[in-house]
Amino acid sequence: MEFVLYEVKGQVGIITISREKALNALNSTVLEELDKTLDGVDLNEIRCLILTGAGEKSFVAGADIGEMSTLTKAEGEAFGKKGNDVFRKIETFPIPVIAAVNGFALGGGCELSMSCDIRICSENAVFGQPEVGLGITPGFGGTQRLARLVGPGMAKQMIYTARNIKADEAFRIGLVNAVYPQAELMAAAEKMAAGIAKNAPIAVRNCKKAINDGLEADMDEALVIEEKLFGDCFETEDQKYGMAFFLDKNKEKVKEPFQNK
Ligand code: DAK
Repeated sequence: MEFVLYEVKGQVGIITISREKALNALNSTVLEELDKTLDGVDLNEIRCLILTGAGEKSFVAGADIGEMSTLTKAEGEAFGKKGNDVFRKIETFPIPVIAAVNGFALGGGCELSMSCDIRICSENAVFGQPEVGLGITPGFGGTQRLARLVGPGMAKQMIYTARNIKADEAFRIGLVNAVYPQAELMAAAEKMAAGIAKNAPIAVRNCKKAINDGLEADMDEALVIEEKLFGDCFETEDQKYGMAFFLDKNKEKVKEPFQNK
C-alpha cells in the first residue's frame, strides 16, 4: 500500500494513514487503501484496532482539497460515497476502533475520528469542520456524527462558524475521552486497546453492536436489541469460563485468556 500502514501487536491492529507531505489528507487512494486494510484484518486474531496518522503534526487534515477542487456534481457525490462507505465500515466494524488523534483532525479527519468508537488525542490536536469556508457542507458524516456526539447546539456552532477547537476544548465538550502529551499518545492507545482485547471478544463485539444499533432505535426496540445480544453470549465457552472462574473459590487460580468461542 502507498499511504496506509498496518501493524499487528499481539491482538491489536494499528492502522496508520501515512501521507505526511499532505498532512495525511484523504484522497481516493487513501480511502481505497483504508477500505482494503479493513477487509484484511484477521478477526480471528485481532480484537481491537487503533487508527492514527503518521508524524507528529496531523491525524488527517481533511479530504484532499486539490482532488476535490475539480470535481463535478456527480464526481463529488461519488467521492462522498467512497468516504461514507469506508467510514461506515469502521463504525460498524465488528471490533472496537480507537482513534489516536495525533494532530490536525479537520473536515474529513474529524469525521474519520468520529466514525471510530473512542477518540483520544495529543495535546497539539486540533478538531474542526471547516467545510463551509470552502463552499461545501461536511460530506463524510460530519453533520450527523458531530451532532450525536456533542449535541446539536455545539455541533451547529462548530459547523456554521468553521472554527477549529483545540484538544482541551474537544475534551470539555466530550469529543475526545482523554488528552495526552504527544509522546505518550500511542502508548495510551495501545494500553487501552490491550485492555479491551483481554476481555471476552464475543461480549465486546455484542456491546458495540448493542450500543450502535440501540442508538438508532427507540428505547423499547433498543432494549430488545440488548436482550438478544445479551442472550447471544450464553452457552459460549467464554461466558461459561468467565462465570466459572468468578465462582471458583480457589483464589490461587490464574485467569486464562478468553478463546473467542
Ligand atoms: N488537502 C490537500 N492538501 C492538504 C490538506 C488538505 N485537506 N491539508 C494540508 N494539505 C497540504 C498543504 O497543501 C501543504 O502542501 P504543500 O504546499 O507542502 O505541497 C501541506 O499539506 C502542508 O500544509 P500547510 O503548509 O498548509 O501546513 P500548515 O501547518 O501551515 O497548516 C493546516 C496546517 C492543517 C492548518 C492547513 O494545511 C489547512 O488548513 N489545511 C486544510 C484543512 C481543511 O480545510 N480541511 C478540510 C478539508 S474539507 C464531501 C466529501 C468530503 C468532504 C466534503 C464533502 N462530499 C463529496 C459530499 C470533506 C471535506 C473536507 O475535509
